[in-house]
Amino acid sequence: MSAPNNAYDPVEVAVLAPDEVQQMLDDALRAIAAAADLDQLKAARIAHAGDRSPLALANAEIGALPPAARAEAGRRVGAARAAIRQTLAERQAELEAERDQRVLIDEAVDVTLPWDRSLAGARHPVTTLGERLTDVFVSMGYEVAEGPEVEAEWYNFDALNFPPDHPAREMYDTIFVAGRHGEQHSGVLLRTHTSPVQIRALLTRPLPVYVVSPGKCYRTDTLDATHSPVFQQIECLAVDEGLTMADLRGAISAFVEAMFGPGLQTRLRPDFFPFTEPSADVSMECHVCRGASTRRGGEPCRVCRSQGWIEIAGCGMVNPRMLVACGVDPDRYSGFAFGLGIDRSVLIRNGVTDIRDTFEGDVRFSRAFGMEA
Ligand code: FA5
Repeated sequence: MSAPNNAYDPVEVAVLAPDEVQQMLDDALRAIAAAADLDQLKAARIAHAGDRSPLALANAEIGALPPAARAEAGRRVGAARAAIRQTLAERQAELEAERDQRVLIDEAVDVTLPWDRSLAGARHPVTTLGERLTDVFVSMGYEVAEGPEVEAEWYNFDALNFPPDHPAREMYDTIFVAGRHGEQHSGVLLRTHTSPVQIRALLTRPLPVYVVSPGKCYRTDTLDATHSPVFQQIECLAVDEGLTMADLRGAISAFVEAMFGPGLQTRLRPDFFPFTEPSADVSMECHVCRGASTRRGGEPCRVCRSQGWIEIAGCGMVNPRMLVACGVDPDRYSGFAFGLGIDRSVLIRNGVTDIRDTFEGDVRFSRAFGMEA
């Protein structure tokens, strides 16, 4: 605020003349009326009712008038300032009401708009089947055990009783990780199966051991309808006192029932894996034709190729040599293990004919499985 102008100054005091005050009032009222929103009104308030506004400055000049003229000039300026305050308050209320009305319209939620047009994500069928199978064993008391995908050759082969010249160790089956100096056989590879997790579990966990290990595996297999160089397996290992093949069969039946429903026969036929003895391949009765395609007059079955059985897993009793390699007394403990491909299981279970469909990322494939979250 300017200092009181006590010395009589006819030029400054001219701002207190009725016409001047009226002009200031008119300017203020025009600016207030022209303010289209609250920001513009704020600017008008500062310009016409603020400390440096013409009327505030004129008010400061009142003291410079002769005493007889001060009261009338004071009333004139005071009335003008009061009119401005009043008009500002009214315009403020109007503009706030307009703003509130606009917010109600702009921010209104149209509850009639469709909400389900954008696709929600869902987990992949290979993931969900892997988790479902894992859950079956977790519910029977097994623990989930994991191992690295980049694995030491010792865990993947040696400890599993693969002889040094076993063909699976060759470059055409196994993807080796090149050594720091480019050497091909660095002793490190991308695991070719989930079985090395058996070794890791036996070396680190107290007995008895009951573990289920799902995970990715890698082989140099050429991509075709049933092979992929990257695929997923799930593996079960149980090592305890007194386990027999009857326990293995029981675990396999529980798994088949969880995957395909009750009442399907399973069959074990001799096979060979270096880390199980005896070893077997597991087949189950075809869940689609239930053997009808093999009987006279039966319709041919695409899923089992009219064999009546579908091969699903490899299994066996843990080789005592492997137990010894892990420091487990084979005279006291025995065990069983089995492993299978999760991607392949999706093919079998859901009638998918090409494994490539499971990883090409086309949502039309995944959507057919429903949106299991
Ligand atoms: C093994 O890998 C053994 N480790 C399984 C095992 C575990 C036996 C425990 C005994 C005890 P095999 O090489 O057969 O076995 O592979 C097991 C499953 O992995 C196959 O049945 C198949 O379902 C899946 N599989 C193997 N190679 C591929 C591939 N290239 N693409 C997709 N799935 C594959």
